[in-house]
Amino acid sequence: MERTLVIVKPDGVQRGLTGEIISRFERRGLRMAAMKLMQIPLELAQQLYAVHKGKHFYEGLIQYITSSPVVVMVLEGKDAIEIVRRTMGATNPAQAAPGTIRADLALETGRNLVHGSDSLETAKYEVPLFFNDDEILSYPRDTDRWIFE
Ligand code: DAT
Ligand code: MG
Repeated sequence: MERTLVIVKPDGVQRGLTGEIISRFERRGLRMAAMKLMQIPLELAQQLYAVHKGKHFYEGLIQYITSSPVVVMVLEGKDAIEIVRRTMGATNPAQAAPGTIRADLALETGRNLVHGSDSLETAKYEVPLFFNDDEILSYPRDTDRWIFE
């Protein structure tokens, strides 16, 4: 089982798309392991996006992600990282495949609704930025045997 960090970004919460976005992951079968509503403080945003420091879009990105509350969650499942990334779609919604969250619900890279860890290494860095171990729940669902082979 992999764990990955997912964030419904400020535009998702403001636009009332939180439920829609969570629902897409939930219906795929991913298991929710942690979830909260929060406004990301500046320092945490800088840690989350440390890899992008110095890029032309960095300042705007930090401004955007800290501008309004987000819903942060940990999702769990086999290949959860790749499944979340493919469910989100490409970074630029204009290039995202139809059927993905970003293609169906967004138009611009700077308002692309959702974040998901991009690798196992990234997930291991990002999850503890937002959740303590005791906030992440591992539990069997009765449906697991109908979702996981
Ligand atoms: P992703 O969110 O798909 O993992 P990323 O990690 O490369 O993409 O970039 C993080 C966020 O930064 C992305 O969701 C939106 C913003 N961003 C990335 N590239 C950008 C660009 N060329 N112009 C404007 N914003 C950009
Ligand atoms: Mg990324």
